[in-house]
Amino acid sequence: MAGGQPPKVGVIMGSQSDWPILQHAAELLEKFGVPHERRIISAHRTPERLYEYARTARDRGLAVVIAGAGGAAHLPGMTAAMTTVPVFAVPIPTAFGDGVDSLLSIVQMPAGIPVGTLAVGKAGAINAALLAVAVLSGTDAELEEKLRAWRKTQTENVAHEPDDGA
Ligand code: RP5
Repeated sequence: MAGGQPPKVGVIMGSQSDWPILQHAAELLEKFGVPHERRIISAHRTPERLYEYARTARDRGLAVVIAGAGGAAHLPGMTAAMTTVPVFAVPIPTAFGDGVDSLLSIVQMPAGIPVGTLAVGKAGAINAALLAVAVLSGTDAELEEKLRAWRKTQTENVAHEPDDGA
């Protein structure tokens, strides 16, 4: 939670082992001052926790859920199946196939239950948070201004020439 406000974004992950990736999403939300919560919810090991979380998400005021999972990676899809809150998924890198297994498991949703699937790993976590900010900025002009400023800074920070370390 940021500033004691109720969370607008839920950052959920299948395991503690996913946190090194999902923390990039949480850090970005913090930077933008977006109130959020972080939860470990395993589709397989804690199914009741998942049901409870997904079914109450909208009534608790969540506008976006960011869900990270690896391997069999059912968390994002199952969450999306039980709430109309948009779910953005972050496939977690794995020892098997560098996370391509996670990506394919998450991305191939049947028509009717969408999950917005991002890139595998850190880039996906950052972009999931940026998408959450973009969604929220639709009704929050101040946040939209912050997003514009963030992008402007990003652009300004791209060098014209590579640094060869000399
Ligand atoms: C998935 O299994 C989690 O999302 C995690 O990426 C993967 C491995 O979990 P641990 O065995 O490290 O807890 O459910």
